Amino acid sequence: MTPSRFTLTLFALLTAALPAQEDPADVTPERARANFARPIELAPDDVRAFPEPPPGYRELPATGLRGTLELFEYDSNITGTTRSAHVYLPPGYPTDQTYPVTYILHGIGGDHHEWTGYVKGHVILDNLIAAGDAVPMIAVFPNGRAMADDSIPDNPFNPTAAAAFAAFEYDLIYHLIPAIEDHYAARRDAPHRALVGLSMGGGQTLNFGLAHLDIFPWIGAFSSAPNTKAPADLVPDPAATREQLKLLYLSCGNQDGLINVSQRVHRYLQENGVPHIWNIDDHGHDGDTWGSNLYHFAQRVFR
Ligand code: FER
Repeated sequence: MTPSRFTLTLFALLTAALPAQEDPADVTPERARANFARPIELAPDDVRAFPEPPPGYRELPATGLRGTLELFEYDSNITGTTRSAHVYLPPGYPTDQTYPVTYILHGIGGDHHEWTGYVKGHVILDNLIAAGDAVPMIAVFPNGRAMADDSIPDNPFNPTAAAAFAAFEYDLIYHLIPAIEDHYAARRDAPHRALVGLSMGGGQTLNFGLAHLDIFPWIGAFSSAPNTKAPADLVPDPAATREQLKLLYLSCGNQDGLINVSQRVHRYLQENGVPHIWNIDDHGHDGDTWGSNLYHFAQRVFR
């Protein structure tokens, strides 16, 4: 039997609304443009969990950063190179204590400068920690494009670079984390590790974090991109996930054409009784939503 025109149309509509995980081999600027241009359909629960942060939340005080930001280098046999990450150390570091660590991942057009540049993630954390509103923590901002030349390509939407974002899972787990825990006064157990990311880094966070809740039980995925695995692959055993997870925080702007990626994960989690925070704000695919959601995530992690 050949499928009717109705069946084909229905199939086309469903697949338009619910794209599968983008295969890295298929990544092109044209497909990315089409993904950003998908119609935005908001459900009644696609609303804010939190208000916008107060004015100035990501501005440095006149006295400057109270913690420090430095460049850290580590060797990786995934890339065969020495790689760079930014590391934020909280005010008072080092003391005789050890600190929890949050790994914070960038988007497809960025590198280890994105969060510390226009998003100002380190300033957001510094202000919260100084005010006593976040647990003092180390934050690591890596380069999530795990390839020998990990500079930002002229066309970031290419299959080789997209595959390198998937390969970063091994670089992170086998090289970066051990190097950080050797070099810094870092807690070395799962309850003191968090993974957060924006867009391509949000997809990495869900793909790696939910597969390794024994390493990162605190997870924040902001404006996750189409590199995000299908929900049933992210969470094949909802009861096991529920048991191990400490926090799963999902957010997106309601002006972002990629919102269907996050909606699909949220709805699956809801249907399968996996508790999570769902914050849909009024931003697009931009630094305002990423800064705002780091502000809210950071106040809830390691508590
Ligand atoms: C895509 C659209 C956007 C895609 C990735 C992105 C893998 C990532 C955007 C970002 O990181 O800002 O189709 O495919």
